[in-house]
Amino acid sequence: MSEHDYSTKHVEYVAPEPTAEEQAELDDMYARMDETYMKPLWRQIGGLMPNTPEPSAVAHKWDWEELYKLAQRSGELVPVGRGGERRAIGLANPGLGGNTYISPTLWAAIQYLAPGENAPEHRHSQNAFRFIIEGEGVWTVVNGDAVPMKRGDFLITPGWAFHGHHNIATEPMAWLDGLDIPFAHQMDSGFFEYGTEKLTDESTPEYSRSERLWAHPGLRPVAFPGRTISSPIGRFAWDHTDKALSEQLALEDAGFPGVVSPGHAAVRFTNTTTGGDVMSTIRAEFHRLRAGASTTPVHEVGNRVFQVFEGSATAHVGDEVFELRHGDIVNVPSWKKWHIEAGTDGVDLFCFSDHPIFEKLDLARTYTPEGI
Ligand code: GTQ
Ligand code: FE2
Repeated sequence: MSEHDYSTKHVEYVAPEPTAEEQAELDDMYARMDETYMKPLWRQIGGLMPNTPEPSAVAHKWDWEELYKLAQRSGELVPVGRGGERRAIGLANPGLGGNTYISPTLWAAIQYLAPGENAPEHRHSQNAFRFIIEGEGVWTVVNGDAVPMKRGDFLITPGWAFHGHHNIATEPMAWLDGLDIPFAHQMDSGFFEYGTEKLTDESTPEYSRSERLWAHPGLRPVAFPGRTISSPIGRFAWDHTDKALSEQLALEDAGFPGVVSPGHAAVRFTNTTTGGDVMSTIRAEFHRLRAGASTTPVHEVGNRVFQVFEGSATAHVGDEVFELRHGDIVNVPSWKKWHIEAGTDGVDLFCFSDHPIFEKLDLARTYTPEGI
């Protein structure tokens, strides 16, 4: 149990009844405050400083089939190039006033690139990743390093790195983008620059240079001893993620520790120079649940987004229940209690969150009502 009792209710401040004369003065005072851009705290304390977070964002599910169909159609109707930069369809949380924010901090989008197309290079202070739910044939060029994108891969494009995408295949390809665009937007901290239209590296290697240098378990190049803000590995290949998850479950079968909870394996993508998160604002994880297994219900400060990679699941977020299939995306707003139950074949789930922001600022809290 947590040391805090989160069930405490806000106590309304009840002012003594004003006389008719006082009321007239109060009305004048509030009108004057309004005209001069002032607002008294006593009329809004509950909304501004609730006992526990009361997000405007709501839990919502986006259907992959629907998303994919629209992305495909946009591929036929909308050219990609300088200015528009990307054929990406952002997910807009129904509670966030029409902004293309999946949460107050995070952007999630499906991006679509037809055969032979290039998305020109640019850079921005916003951190970005790609998660590839299906397909291959696109390379993302990150600071002149061509990084392949294949099913199950997780790629990062840290803030201020130049990046563009090229599709050399005969098939179109779609993937999930995640960025901290809303955070930068709301905090007025974003910068953006165009790069070259023709990509700086149009090669199609099997491995990026970043992987050749850094993606060997427990080993780092002695020539680069320092810490970096973001992971020096540009692509986390599916083979490694898959193996790490299946080994956790195999060890559970053999009676050894490793899983988060019974039947729930999970790994976090890390910055190998620090052991911390891949990027300063975004956490990324992969979860595997056996059939019938469930995650432990929890309240957390911060926002999560899940995408089903394989299998099916039921997500419980607050009072809402979502049935999820391949590719479906669901978000968990801050402090909403959530847990996910695997379907009959188990489930593989990609997950990203803004938790690093709150941890760095010492604002992170979690509460497991049923204990752990
Ligand atoms: O691929 O560079 O979904 O800059 C949103 C902004 C993708 C990208 C997005 C971007 C990109
Ligand atoms: Fe970008």
